Amino acid sequence: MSVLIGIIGKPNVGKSTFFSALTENAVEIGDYPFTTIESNRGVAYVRTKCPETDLGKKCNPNFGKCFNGTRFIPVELIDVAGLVPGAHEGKGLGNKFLDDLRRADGFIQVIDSTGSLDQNGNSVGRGRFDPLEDAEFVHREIILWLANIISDGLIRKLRKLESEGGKLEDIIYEKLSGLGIDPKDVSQALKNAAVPSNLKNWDDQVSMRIAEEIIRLSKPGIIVATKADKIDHDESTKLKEKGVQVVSGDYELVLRRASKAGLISYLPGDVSFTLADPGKLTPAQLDALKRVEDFMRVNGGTRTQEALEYIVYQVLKMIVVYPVEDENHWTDKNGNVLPDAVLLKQGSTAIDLAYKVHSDLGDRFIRAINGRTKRVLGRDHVLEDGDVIKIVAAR
Ligand SMILES: Nc1nc2c(ncn2[C@@H]2O[C@H](COP(=O)(O)OP(=O)(O)O)[C@@H](O)[C@H]2O)c(=O)[nH]1
Ligand SMILES: [Mg+2]
Repeated sequence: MSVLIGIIGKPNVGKSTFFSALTENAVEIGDYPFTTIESNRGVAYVRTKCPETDLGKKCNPNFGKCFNGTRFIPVELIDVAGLVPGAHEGKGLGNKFLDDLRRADGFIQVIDSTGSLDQNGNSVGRGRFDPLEDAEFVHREIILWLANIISDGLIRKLRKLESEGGKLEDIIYEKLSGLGIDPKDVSQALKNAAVPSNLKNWDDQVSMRIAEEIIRLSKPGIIVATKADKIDHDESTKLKEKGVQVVSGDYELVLRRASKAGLISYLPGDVSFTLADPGKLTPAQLDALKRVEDFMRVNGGTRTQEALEYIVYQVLKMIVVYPVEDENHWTDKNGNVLPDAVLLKQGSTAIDLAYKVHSDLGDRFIRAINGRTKRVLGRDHVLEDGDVIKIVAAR
């Protein structure tokens, strides 16, 4: 299963545009709340330097693609329906969106950098709303949703625990099954949340604290302020100082479409583009591309691709590892060069990689071999970004 990232935020902030630019999927984009009723799923790509350059041979990716030594590795995105305050108790489209997010590894919360939308996504005029205020309520909705799941029927279970024994960790873990949460994170969250030892002192605040810790440990997120093509330098700086990724999803979308139509030459994340044939463009197209070009010069690109890579590499802390069957030629059994690129959490080991490739390969693991050094690696050997690894398994 690949990495899954949920795109969330109130209506109209630019989620679908951001999603569409990254996945090149055509989706509904609209200037009114709740354009997106159903969530959209799509595949986007994160860049990394492909080991093919060290090998001096072109790779043959099974998934994703590679251009001039830059490998594009698939990650899954889900663009969920607009989220408004009170969603956890059914307001707006209610809890549905939260259920879409059960399997997400992390969140990208999109906010409107222009501050033009109230909490329900209605236009209230430029700069009337502090974009950062959204960060608070969305975070809170997610925590409330999780706290509700934790609290549901909990007291009864805790009483049983007191009379019959057992572990609190197991109860909470069971409640969160299907959310893709690691048992280690549940244990840590319970420690951090200072859970009362006496049942009498347990209240909803305790569930809130546990939920908050679990989100922090297990489903981290970033904030992306889009529509940056409409704000000035000071507004942009202010957001960046708060750790917000400032992007123009719309300009990225323009570039992807123009590139697809053969009008420009542009790879996702490039800081500039070149016109294929200026004579082929209408004055309106030239004008639009000129505006995009100016924005890119000042900002170092549209920053859309970078925002995705920031959450994958810096926040979720993923590395890329290349499993191969032939450690000398870095191929699979059919001679395909570096066919697979796997995203793994930093700190993952040889056995983790084996299980990721195939559960059978994990079960029959004997040893691994580093394709660069040819050194033999044990199951607990910690892998590094860019490693090319052969797994040797029992027949
Ligand atoms: N100028 C500008 N407009 C944008 C950008 N992203 C989205 N929009 C516009 O904002 C409106 C809402 O966008 P949409 O992606 O449907 O928002 P969603 O409801 O959050 O999915 C549409 O009119 C978009 O064209 C952007 O980066 N720049
Ligand atoms: Mg939408």
